[in-house]
Order: sequence, then C-alpha cells, then structure tokens
Amino acid sequence: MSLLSDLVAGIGSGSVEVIDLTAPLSARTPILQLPPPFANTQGFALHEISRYDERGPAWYWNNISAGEHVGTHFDAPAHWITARDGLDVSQVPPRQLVGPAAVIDKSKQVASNPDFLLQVSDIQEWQQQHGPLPEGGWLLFRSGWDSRAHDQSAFLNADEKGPHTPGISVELAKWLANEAPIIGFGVETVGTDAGAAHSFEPAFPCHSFLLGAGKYGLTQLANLSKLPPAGAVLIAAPLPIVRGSGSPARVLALVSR
Ligand code: 23J
Ligand code: MN
Repeated sequence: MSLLSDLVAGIGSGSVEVIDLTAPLSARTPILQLPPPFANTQGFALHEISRYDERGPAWYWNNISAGEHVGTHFDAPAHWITARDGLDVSQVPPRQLVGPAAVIDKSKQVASNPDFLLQVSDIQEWQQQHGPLPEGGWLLFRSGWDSRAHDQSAFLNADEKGPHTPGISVELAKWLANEAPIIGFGVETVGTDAGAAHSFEPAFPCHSFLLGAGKYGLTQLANLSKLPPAGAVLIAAPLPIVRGSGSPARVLALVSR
C-alpha cells in the first residue's frame, strides 16, 4: 500500500518525526498519593534475576513490579465505577490506539495558577482557531507540568489542603464525555483529574464522566510542547493486561515536518 510506504519513507527521511510522549519508568517515577483511608498504588521497581553471574552467567534480566497506574499510563473505562461493566485495558480495540491528536496549550496560565481548570469555553476558542476536535481522536492538555516530572513533591505539589495540579472543570468533563467526538483525554499530570478534584461535585469528574462514557485517559505525557495544535497522530500502546483497569503505556506521536 503506497500510503504505508510513504509513511515509512517519511519517517526515514525525517519529514515525519516520531516524538516520544512517554516518561522514563524507574523507581523515581512519581506516583499518585491518595489521602487516608484510601489504598495507594505501588511505584515501579526492578528486581534483578541475574546479571552475568552465577544466577545466569551470560544474561541480565529482571522481574518488574508496578501498579497499573504508574508513570505514563492508560486509564481503561473499567477503572471507574461509572463504567464498572465497561472495557478492561485488554479489550480496547487496537484501531482506537492510533488516532489524531488536538493539543491545547495553557502552560502560561498554569505557571501562574497551578489549580487552573480548563473550561468548555477554552475548547470552543481552540476550535475557532483550529477547527473541530478530531473524530475518534484525542484531546491533549499541555500544561507545562512535565517540567516537574523528575521530582515527586514538585509533581504532586501538595500542601495541607491537598494537591494543587491543573485539570478540567466539571462542565468540560461532561462536555468531553457526551458532546465531543474525541475518544480520549491526555494530560501531563499524575492523573486526568485536577489535584483538587476530590472535592468537586461529583468527585473526580474527568474519570467519572469520560470513563463512564466508554472513553479513555492518558497521564504523565511528556514532550507535548513539540506537537502542533492539530495534525499530529497519537499512538498509545498499553499492555493488554487481562481484566486490567489500565496499564503503563508507551505513547508516541507522529508529526509532519
Ligand atoms: C484512583 C483514584 C483516584 C484517581 C486515580 C486513581 C488516578 O488518577 C488514575 O491514575 O487513574 S485521581
Ligand atoms: Mn490512571
């Protein structure tokens, strides 16, 4: 098919750039911290099996352990009670893992207000400049938060009142779930909801409405600053964990140069 040979030729020549939107996975990768009485996720860890030693003289390998929701990861609908009979992460159709991406940049606003909430009006303004949100695609929220991803406490940005990280309003969560043609919403922060979303009505509206509508989430994305507002292609590759609520994912973007 010439479409695909054109694509690989473009990747080879650099006229199609492949951008890695994935944060490195290590024991230092920041993880979500829920307040008591809620249970929390484990971080990522390597457990050495052998390293060219008596346990395995010619080979190095590890076991790994991690929560499903660690680092750059995919939220499947079944993660939330509003989709308790919905798809688990192994059931997401592969064709939905490749699609167009719209990028909305509010990094300036977030720099002066870490509790910034994206509103329906922000999306309407974006659409006036760049056209409709992509059918079957992703809305990605560029907040500048990726610059904090090397440091758990800067990334969670919590004080006595809880975490202060950007997100979306209750109204936008409803609108993205029910009115927008997108199938997923991606962020640079530790979760798709704002840090203060535990106190919203309903709590965690992004999870509640989007996953409830059978849509998906992507978190801890990096390098969104390298994407155009419209025209990039997103590839999200979560592991097909059977009955999994989500999975760490490799997320890539293709951008025409
Ligand atoms: C469980 C409870 C609340 C939240 C989350 C998980 C996430 O952000 C997540 O990774 O899905 S807010
Ligand atoms: Mn998650």
